[in-house]
Amino acid sequence: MKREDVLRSTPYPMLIGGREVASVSGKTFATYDPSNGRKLADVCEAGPEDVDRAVAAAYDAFHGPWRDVLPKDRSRMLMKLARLLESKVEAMSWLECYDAGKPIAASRAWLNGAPGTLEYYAGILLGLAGETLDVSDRTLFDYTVREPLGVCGLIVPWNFPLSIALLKMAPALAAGNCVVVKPSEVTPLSTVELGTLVAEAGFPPGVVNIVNGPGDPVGMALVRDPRVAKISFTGGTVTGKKIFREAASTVKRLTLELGGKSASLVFADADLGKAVGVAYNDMVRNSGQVCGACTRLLLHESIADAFIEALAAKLRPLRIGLPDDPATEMGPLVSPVQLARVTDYLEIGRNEGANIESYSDPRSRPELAGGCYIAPTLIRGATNAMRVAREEIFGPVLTVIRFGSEEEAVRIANDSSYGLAACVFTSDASRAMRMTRSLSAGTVCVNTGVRSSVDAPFGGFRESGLGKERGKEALLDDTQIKNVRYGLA
Ligand code: TXE
Repeated sequence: MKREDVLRSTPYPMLIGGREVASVSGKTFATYDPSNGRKLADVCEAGPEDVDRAVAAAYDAFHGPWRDVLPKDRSRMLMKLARLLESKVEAMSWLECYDAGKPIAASRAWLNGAPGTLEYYAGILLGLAGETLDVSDRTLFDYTVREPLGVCGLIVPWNFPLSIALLKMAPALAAGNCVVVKPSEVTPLSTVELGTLVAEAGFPPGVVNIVNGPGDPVGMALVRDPRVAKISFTGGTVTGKKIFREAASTVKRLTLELGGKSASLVFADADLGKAVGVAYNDMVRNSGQVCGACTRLLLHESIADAFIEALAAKLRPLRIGLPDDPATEMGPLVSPVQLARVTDYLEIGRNEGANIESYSDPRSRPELAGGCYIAPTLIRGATNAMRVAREEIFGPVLTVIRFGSEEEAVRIANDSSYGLAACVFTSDASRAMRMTRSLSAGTVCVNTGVRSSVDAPFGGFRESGLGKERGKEALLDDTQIKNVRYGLA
């Protein structure tokens, strides 16, 4: 689909109290196409009074009609929203192709799975229940109830805009909460379009609200608002820590899905073809802008050279191109800011003494001029002490570190402030089991890449975050337990 077929010519509105509205101030901001730097659309920018209205609408809906909606009816609404979204997947895929620079084939593949997020939570919410407790006092009948939290503020990043918005909205709504969603200011368009479907799906006004604008002040206003019971945030660790600090003043519930520097451990007895394929994917998928990607490639010294040769051979013919070309395998980074960040890290690695090896030269191609393109790059000869091995780069870049023994590999993998995921490649089942116990990360994968799915919990250890997204854990994290003690005598 062409740009003009999927883009609005008027400013993208906000959704407050069931109505598409402009901001009180009339202010707007622009979003840009990262493949050429041209302006795509204007978006209404929330001021404090708009955030206040959105939170008030959510608060009133929660304490009004939404509270008494039966679980089966919430489930029906989520299913209806899934069906409505399904009919829009093609248009949404093109929107994210332009707004986030995603190659259209990949964008479509990701968003084809998006209705499934709503369906999953529509299903499992029906099993939400408390329990009866056999307490030691026979004059009491004691039971627990799982209740919703109230208003949830959902702060979404730009790497998978609609998918992550849904991963936050679906469990929050399934649990009976009302939500105020703040999409990334870099990629808000698909989430605004999702907002046009919620009324038709049957959600009462105010249950879903969407406000646009920069993290500070718009996201921060949600974090500070005492009427907001929970913040679910996906983004960088630096921002996550700010939110953690600020949320303390109102003791908010938090789910924080932050950065990673996950390790992939490849042993000499591994299926190298498979391990190379996973490393390739970790670089190329979404131009490496994936928090769960294993960006530290730990290679046993006996296979390291052969591994890198095989990976380089796969990377050289990689089709880097315009996102709207169906043949494109890797598009640009999301923004000039992200391009500068990744480029800076390559310079940092060079200054730290590592070898920087890039496998193509997209900047020499005139048709890509003005876009946020960068070549897939390996940082070789690195040690785990270097910044390029310790900090998240978030581009098509892997840092390669060699190891000699299993113990050394585990020590390097766990020596990180992050703990999002880890991968092990080995044909030795006993070693694989030892690794799953020793690796300190929220997801450990054996002989496969980190591919999260809606039905399995995902969330990191240490500075990679708090709580879980996906799985039944996300639903439970969006509830609170009330204990009822009923005196019988
Ligand atoms: O993210 P931010 P940025 C990592 C990645 C990237 C780095 C910075 O390493 O290079 O973060 O990216 C909102 N109060 N990830 O700066 O700032 C913001 O508007 C409340 C990992 O783009 O974390 C957006 O909606 N909200 C990651 C969202 O937070 C604030 C995905 C993410 O922005 C805020 C993206 C504030 N003070 C980046 N400041 C992952 N875990 O997948 C910003 N925001």
